[in-house]
Amino acid sequence: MAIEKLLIANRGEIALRIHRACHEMGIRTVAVHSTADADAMHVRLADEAICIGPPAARDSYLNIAAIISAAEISGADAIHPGYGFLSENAKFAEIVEAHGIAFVGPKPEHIRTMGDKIEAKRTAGALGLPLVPGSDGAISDLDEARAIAEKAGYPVIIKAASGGGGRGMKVCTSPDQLETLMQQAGSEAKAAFGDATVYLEKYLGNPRHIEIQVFGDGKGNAIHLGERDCSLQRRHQKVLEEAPSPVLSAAERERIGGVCAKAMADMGYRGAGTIEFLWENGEFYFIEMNTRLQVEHPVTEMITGVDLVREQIRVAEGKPLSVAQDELRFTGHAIECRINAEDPRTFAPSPGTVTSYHVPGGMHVRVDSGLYQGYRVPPYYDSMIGKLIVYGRTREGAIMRLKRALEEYVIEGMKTTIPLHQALLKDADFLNGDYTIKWLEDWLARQG
Ligand code: MV4
Repeated sequence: MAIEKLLIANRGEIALRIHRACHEMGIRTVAVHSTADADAMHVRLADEAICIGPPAARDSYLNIAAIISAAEISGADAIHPGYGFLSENAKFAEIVEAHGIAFVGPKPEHIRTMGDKIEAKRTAGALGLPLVPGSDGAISDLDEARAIAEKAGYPVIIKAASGGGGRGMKVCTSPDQLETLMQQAGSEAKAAFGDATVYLEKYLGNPRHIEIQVFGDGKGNAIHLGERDCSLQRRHQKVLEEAPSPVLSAAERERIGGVCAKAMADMGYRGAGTIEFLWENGEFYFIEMNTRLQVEHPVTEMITGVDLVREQIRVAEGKPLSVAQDELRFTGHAIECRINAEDPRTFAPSPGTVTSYHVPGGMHVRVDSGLYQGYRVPPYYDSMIGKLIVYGRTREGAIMRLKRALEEYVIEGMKTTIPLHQALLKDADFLNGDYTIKWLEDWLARQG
């Protein structure tokens, strides 16, 4: 099946990213947008644009009926969900396919499995991925919890089965806290997700967050595209990502990547996926799998030369992957800075109108952003307004280029996190690649 017209069920820089891949493939695009996004860059560039509702995401970007109607009216033969919004909604994927429209994403059953963190862990274990020691599934009985915690060793972490993204977690340092924290975790999970189911894991004190990019054709073939180090986070929001990780050797990459690719081949996974691990003392521990294209996918594109959105569309057309594992080379180093319309010290959102705009350019510099002079950043959505991605032959070279590109980047009319990135790039620990998931928040506290 050849896709001729694709509906982009998203907004902002990722909608533009998808539009670009489509036009490079000769595919026409349909933008669906809220009333707040009528002036967005991707809406202007798309071949057709359909307003699907008011600013609130639940009435527009999450409105399945409106999006399906727009696809029917425009005659789109595929829908790309981007990230966030409906991208990991198995029901949406099913509805899209039930209408004879290609869903540019994984099979609905795989989205559903990985959305349940307990099912995800069980599946990952069965497929041979290394797990964090802990309960085999849900845990309700206190005596059972005590035995598992004793075996794993304190501290342990209690997680919500329907959680993810860091919500609904409790760290327990001793047996006498276990009962209270189990109850708290359960009732908080019930309130937040409508599901009180929790599970238990050994708590890793100071790991790195390293994720493996995988890709399957849905027919039993799969590859890995190496890792991204996403340890630099604040309140579970990534700030800067890089590939490769400063701590992995080629042999370690090949080993964990091979395990992930085989797992995806065995499950018949389709499309782009990210397998998230915590990494401590040279060991990988599976925590979650994301069944979508991720914000930070460009760093992987930079070091592999593979256009991940193009591959997603090819696979949705039933075509094979355009690159085999033994043809893939990981070359050089890429770093991405997320640019948010936020105060760089307090992180308070700072939407506004772009009064002056100049993007950096030059060799190996990529800017994924829908900003332009005169554009008004709406206050209703995520504050990320763009991504600056650079490539260098070495990590040091990439850092020098990133400093240069950040100097060139002019965005006036709102506060942005550009100064935060400039300060970060001067830090000795960052320059040494010496950081874990705790590091950024400690560093921010030290900046005062
Ligand atoms: C953990 C952990 C320590 N030990 N699991 C947070 C988000 C969710 N995806 C999983 N998370 C964690 N799970 C065990 N067994 C620490 C975190 C965690 C974290 C993970 C990745 C990146 C940033 C983080 C910040 C705080 C906690």
